[in-house]
Amino acid sequence: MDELWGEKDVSVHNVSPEKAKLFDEGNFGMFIHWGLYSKLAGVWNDKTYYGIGEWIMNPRVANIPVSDYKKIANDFNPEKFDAKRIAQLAKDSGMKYIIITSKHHEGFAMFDSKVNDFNIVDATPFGRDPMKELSEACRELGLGFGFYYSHNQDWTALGGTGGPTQDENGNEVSFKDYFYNKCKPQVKEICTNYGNLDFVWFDTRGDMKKEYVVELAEMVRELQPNAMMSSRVGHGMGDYASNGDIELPTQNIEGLWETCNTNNDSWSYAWYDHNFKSPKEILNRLISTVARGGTYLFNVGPNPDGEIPEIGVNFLKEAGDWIKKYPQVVYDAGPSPWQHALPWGDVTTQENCLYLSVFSWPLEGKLYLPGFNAKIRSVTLLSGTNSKAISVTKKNDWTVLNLPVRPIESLVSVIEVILETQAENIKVDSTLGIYPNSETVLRAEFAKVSNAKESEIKWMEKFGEWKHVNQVSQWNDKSQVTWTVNVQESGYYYIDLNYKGVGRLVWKTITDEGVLVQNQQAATEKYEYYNMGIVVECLV
Ligand code: H79
Repeated sequence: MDELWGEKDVSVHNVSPEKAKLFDEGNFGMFIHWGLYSKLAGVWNDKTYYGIGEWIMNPRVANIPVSDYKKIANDFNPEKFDAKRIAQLAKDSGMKYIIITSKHHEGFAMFDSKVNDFNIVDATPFGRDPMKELSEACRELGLGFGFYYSHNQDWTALGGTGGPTQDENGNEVSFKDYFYNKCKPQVKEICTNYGNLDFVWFDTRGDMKKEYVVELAEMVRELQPNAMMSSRVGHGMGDYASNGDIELPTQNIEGLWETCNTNNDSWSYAWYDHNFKSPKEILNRLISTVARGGTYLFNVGPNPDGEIPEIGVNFLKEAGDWIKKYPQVVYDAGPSPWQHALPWGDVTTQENCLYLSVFSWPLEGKLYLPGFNAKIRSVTLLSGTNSKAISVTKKNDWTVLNLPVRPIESLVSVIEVILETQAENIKVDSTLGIYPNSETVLRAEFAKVSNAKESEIKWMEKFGEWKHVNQVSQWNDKSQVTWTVNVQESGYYYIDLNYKGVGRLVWKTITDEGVLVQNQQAATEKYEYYNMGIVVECLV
């Protein structure tokens, strides 16, 4: 799977700040997955295939023969597609650019291609070039624009990865045939016929050879010198790193990088997929991505008529209204000096300001900042003309903001902390804090692990929803996992262990006095929390 996403292949070129500007400062873009699969909406021959909709043709999903698949174009007529409306939605949602599938793994060109007839202008009753319409609509509204192009996988093209390996006469075809007869000429078309592109987003490099990737990427650089290429092009030819699909890192990452995500579960439209992220969830993920130092690419999937599902539209607009109120939290914002999310929310920065975005209001309005000693000029809970000055106290070397008991903003409240110095110069002790009024999650990647294996695992929870966590496995008698924590207040603290395994989970607790308590519990195949006991923490 890493190979597929090119996820581990995140080495990138150095790009000039000028070329990176839209990406680096914009921090929020719209991704659109749209193709013949959008018409199927997850259904083939009256059967629903749950999963990511754009994969429906694949042998591992509905296994649709090439000739049958090509016929879908005959009645592909998304008449309600309205480029201006979609561009306006991106703008209203606070997004700075749009990247759309010009050709996904299915091999159907959603643009006017002269390379062959399997394209939206020649093969469908729709007959328009929606990519032209969208690129123009974006430019009119001052939005950036770019294309997704599946450069390796092409399930309907002769020689494409996953595609037919013999032509009509039974002659063998190779990837080289696909590369020179389809891939390269079509990439040339998208890089020539749609004005200046801001992005060219290749995907799933797989085992595509370096010579092809280099040839393709060099052509893109020549034709579109300002277009940013994601690392998924492969072989270190990208301009910025692309994380795995739907992966939000838990610790800050340096350099230019992006994480892409869907507004529901499937990238392309699927009739059953109503798991739309709420406005709050959209903001939470966007802000946390920016706080880790990244850029958020958020996907929508037009339905068979070419329209973006209404719930998704409404939620996006609501998130956009919030961003309009607090643009400084997102655009051109720097990462959190804490390097990781805090239990109540996350932090982004601008010059001498910290912006604290509060996702869950702290109990009794006490917002704790561990390991933070920078000189503060003022603290304000922002809310237009109702903004409130906030008092600051110190408690055992933690900074405490004394907020109202209830939030004044229903989605995400923002607190502006103005410092005496530039935010990027302050020193924060990023040790995980143990708070008196909230839980702290001690993740595996924050621990020192010895005599056990720490690894990243991912799985698809349902439909297209990927989960990523780090785990510690292969335990033996010598295994140790140690977290260093910063405890705010003396007290009793429960410890829960998130565990899965086979058989019985047996653990023992040894107190400082040497008293041993042993316990056991049936383990499950899925991760579950088990209470391990209570620790007593005394500060001296
Ligand atoms: O365009 C979106 C995805 O279609 C594409 N990347 C994002 C941006 C992507 N290509 N490959 N993958 C994601 C990995 C997908 C693997 C799976 Fe499957 C497809 C898991 C379920 C469907 C293959 C078929 C493995 C199981 C069934």
